Amino acid sequence: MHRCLKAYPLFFAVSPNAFAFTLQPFLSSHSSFKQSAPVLLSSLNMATNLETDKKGTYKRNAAKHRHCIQKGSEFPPEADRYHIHISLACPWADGVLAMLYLKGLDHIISHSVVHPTWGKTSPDPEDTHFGWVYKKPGDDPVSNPLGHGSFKCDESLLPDEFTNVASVRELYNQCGDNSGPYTTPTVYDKKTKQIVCNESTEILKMLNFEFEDFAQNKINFYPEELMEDLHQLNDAVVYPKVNNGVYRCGFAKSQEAYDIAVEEIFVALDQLELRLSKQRYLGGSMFTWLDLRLFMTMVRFDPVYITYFKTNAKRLVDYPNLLGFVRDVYSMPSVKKSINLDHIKTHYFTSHPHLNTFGIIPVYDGPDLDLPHGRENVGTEERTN
Ligand SMILES: N[C@@H](CCC(=O)N[C@@H](CS)C(=O)NCC(=O)O)C(=O)O
Repeated sequence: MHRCLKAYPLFFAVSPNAFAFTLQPFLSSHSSFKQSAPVLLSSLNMATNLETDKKGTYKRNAAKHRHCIQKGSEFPPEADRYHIHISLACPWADGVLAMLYLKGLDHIISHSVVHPTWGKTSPDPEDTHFGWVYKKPGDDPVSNPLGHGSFKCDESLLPDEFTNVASVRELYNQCGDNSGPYTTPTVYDKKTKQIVCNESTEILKMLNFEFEDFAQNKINFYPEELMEDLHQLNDAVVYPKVNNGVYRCGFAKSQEAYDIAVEEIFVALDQLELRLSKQRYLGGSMFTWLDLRLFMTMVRFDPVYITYFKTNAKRLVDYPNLLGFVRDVYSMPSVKKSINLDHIKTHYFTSHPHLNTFGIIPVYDGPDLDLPHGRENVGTEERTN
């Protein structure tokens, strides 16, 4: 198996979503496309990653586009050939953007940034899909899918100047994928006009390993000696209980499904807190891809998840080591550059009207991440004493 491919837990949707209430007439003049008749909220989720099974348990769809960029393959590593579609709000896409900066690859791999609020992706009034849309800085503000609120088009929006698509869905449709989900991150090949990959775990590996001829920072975030341990920790704890665990809480549609997910998150966070009390990073003294994945969830935890996804048994600020860890990772310029708290809060609180009908964004921004992390010597004390 190529190293960009790795068996990791993938969840398939087993039943369609069943939201049973009707959207208010969708008439907002802020929206990209006007709609003249009420639309069913159920249809919002036809092609999204928000589906649950019969027990109300959230099931993430497996990513469908799984090609590898690799020397000698159909998709060789080349400068100015690949483009990545990014949402700064999405933890999976944001991790990929941070990796692009960490490796120093942003001069040869372009990227675009969608608006944080999901918008209507088709002019057809019958088609009620909402998803990632492109806007330009200074465009008219957009509303949530029900037409509530007014969410600005800020300076960090970056349209895709190669395809000029109006939405991520349009890109997928151009590439022959008409069923979605139309997710970020998505790596697109400008030469063959195909989607290469839309699975963040694999994109991270490609960026780490396959572009060494171009990388301005030749740091390996997948150290061989930690490979097995980190994958085990990811598969058992970080991905299912934390990264995806917050979504399993937030999108649960039964008390039982929520209760299981929320308990698992806090058992996992207790374990990670203990681990990080003894070592600076998850694998020891080296910062790796798994730290980036954990960071991307924890940086969203207090500003969003404790409220929006109801993961409120404890906050990040109640875990001194996890909090220090988040500040430590945030202090890396390449990581900090990838974080946009405004996009993070705006996306979650405005894109799923079944969770937050009026798109009100709460005030709390989480802890100050610019404070000193104080973790330089964690794990080294024994040796120095
Ligand atoms: N397997 C994907 C998951 C990506 C994913 O679910 N992205 C979300 C945003 S955080 C998305 O684009 N959702 C759009 C939708 O559900 O329509 C990965 O890790 O790359």
